[in-house]
Amino acid sequence: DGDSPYAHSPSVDIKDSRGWDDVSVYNAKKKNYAWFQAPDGNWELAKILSVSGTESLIAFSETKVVKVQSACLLPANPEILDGIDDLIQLSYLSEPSVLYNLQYRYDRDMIYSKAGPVLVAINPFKTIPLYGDDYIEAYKRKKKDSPHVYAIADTAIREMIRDEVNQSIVISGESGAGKTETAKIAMQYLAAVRGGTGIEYEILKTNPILEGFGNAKTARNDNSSRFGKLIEIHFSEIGRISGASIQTFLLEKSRVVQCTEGERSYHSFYQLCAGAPPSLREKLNLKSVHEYKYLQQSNCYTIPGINDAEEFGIVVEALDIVHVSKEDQENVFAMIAAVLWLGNVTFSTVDDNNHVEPVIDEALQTVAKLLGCEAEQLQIALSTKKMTISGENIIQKLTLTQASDSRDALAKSIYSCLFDWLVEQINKSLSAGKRQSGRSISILDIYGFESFDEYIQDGIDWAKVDFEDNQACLSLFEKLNPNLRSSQKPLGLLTLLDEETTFPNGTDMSFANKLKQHLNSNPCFKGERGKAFTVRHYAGDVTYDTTGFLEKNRDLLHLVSIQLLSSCKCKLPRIFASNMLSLSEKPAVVSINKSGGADSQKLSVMLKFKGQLFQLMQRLGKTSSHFIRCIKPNNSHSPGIYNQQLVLQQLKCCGVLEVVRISRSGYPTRMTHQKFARRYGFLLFDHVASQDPLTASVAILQQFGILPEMYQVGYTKLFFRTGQIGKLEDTRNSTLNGILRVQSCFRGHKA
Ligand code: AOV
Ligand code: MG
Repeated sequence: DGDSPYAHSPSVDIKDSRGWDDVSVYNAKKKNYAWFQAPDGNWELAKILSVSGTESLIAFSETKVVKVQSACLLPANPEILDGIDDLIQLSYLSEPSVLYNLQYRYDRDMIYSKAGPVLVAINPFKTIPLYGDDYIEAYKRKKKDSPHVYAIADTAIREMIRDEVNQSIVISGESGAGKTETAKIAMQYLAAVRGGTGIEYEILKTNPILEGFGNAKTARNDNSSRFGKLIEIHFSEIGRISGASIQTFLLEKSRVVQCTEGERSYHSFYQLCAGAPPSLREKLNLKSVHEYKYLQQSNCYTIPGINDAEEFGIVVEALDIVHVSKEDQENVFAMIAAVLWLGNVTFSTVDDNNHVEPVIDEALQTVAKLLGCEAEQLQIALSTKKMTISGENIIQKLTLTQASDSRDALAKSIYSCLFDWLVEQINKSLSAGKRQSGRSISILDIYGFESFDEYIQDGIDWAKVDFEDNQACLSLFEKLNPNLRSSQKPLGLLTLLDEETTFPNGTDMSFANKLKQHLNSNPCFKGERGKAFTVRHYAGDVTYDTTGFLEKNRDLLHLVSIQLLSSCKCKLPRIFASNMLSLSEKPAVVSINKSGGADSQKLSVMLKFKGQLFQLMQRLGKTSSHFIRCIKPNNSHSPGIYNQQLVLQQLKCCGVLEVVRISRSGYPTRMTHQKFARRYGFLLFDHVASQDPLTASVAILQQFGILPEMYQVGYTKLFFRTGQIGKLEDTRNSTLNGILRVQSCFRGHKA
């Protein structure tokens, strides 16, 4: 039907499928199966009914028959390859064949596949029976070799011991793809097969603590990590786990004071309010979550299927196990309560210049009590700032906006210092008096943050993926190259953000304008109307709205507040203050407010981030890395739903497709002698039943004229170059068809 929309819709541009098999040699044949891209963008497996000239008549989705240009069809793999372990074994490599193979496995709860050296993990969004002692034992004893996180962890252990080189497992993927769960699964394996001293139990218990204080419900993930984490597991001379250390990156502080509709702040707030025993409630003057302004903003207090009170119990138990004393635990909870009450502090105008002061009420008094200071001291800290002008100290009152900002800055600082302090305690506990051999396996669980991901890929040059055409994009963000002298450094997005953050009059709008002014020549950048801009990422164009960028990058804490904390009677505020001051002594992380002198410490998030990133790269650079790419198959967090477009986008984004392509050159298809002989043996002209599988296999190869450079014979397996098995399958199928026809002929004759 020439009028059918399908006939004109060849939306596949063959040249576009970068680096795929050269399909121009593929001739569509009657009876063959091929991939056809339907107008909705999804790939359909189609049967070719007839071919005439450059057109093919195809049938797909059981009932649909359309005529298409043969050039739009991509060859489908023989059925025998359905659901193979490693994508590099596909005879015909194309987007649809990769997508189909992953889906085939996913539908059967085989969520793990290999893409050459990379493990691909597709989030099942349900409990699947692939874990636990039996599985761990099977992977340990090498009784199983199907792709799994356990297999990756096992390889890391073996290589660490065999090569005496430190290992790392780098887990990436977008938000909600399963990175944190995967990291835990890897830790469980290491603990189970290399534990023994009991320290492994402590290591596993760091998870509920870090998640309680650093995870939150977001639109994309009910348990989203709002920080990056590198856990380095140490081993003794005899290869047993002897300790660990954890490094965290850039906790999202803004969430403490500001949170969008439907999301939550950190779990710890809800856990404390729901789970604190009566005596603690009374001591901290705890109310229900609904009464705290910081938590009210998002209008979301619970997570389906999660009991915050129970989680509180789990966190307390974990704190016990990592040796945080009961007294310190109470100090920790007091800080959480102080943050909640800070959010309820209100201000009233005190003069004609719009200056304000906090109202002395329950909120202010509770905060003062929890921090261990006088309400009046707190009042001053929240409503004034100190400035040094020509050597003279001047105290200035604040307006409502300024005072609210200083209150929020204090809340954010207390919370992030608390988080850092907890990590420090955990590290003390995990390293205390342990003998170490210097050998380690690091597990990196980074959060879904695009530019970070790009840096990682660039920095460690994994699996020799060619990122050449990503360079322009990276330089847009500003390439992290310590060898570049500062005069050579182009002004990148991150530098401009830092700069604008330190300008007293900087706004999201002025930042957006700066970007347009400086970056318009970069082919990956496009200025948009108003506060928006577009970045041409590797995977596609993404438009960003700069609203809130400056606020997120700005960590404004007045010196008065730091001084207040340092004079508090309680232990933690004093520790926090001294940590903040020691941090701000390092010139690299401080930029002094240009107009107001040294009145406030503006620790730029980006500067801190870049420093941490650099350290991270250096550390990982010295290890031998294993990669796990987590894929989110749908946006509704539902089991069983596999959204082709979404998966494809992620595979493209993290370079999985390229890795497959590159790794495949070589001998990607493997088959045991037995299987090969069984499958193709009947095709032999001189069929001898007693032949051993290897002899039969070699005879088959010779009979079919498979050139010696196209295969390798191993001890148990045969290895083939791309496409060879496809050829054999074609012959096998046509022979089988012939046999079937002859058989039916005979039956017909007899009848
Ligand atoms: P993320 O770490 O990649 O997101 P998570 O590891 O938190 O994602 O996974 C999100 C959710 O997916 C989990 O809470 C589980 O419900 C489910 N899930 C993931 N992996 C598995 C698995 N192997 N088996 C069963 N369920 C799983 V973020 O931290 O948002 O970037 O910042
Ligand atoms: Mg996570």
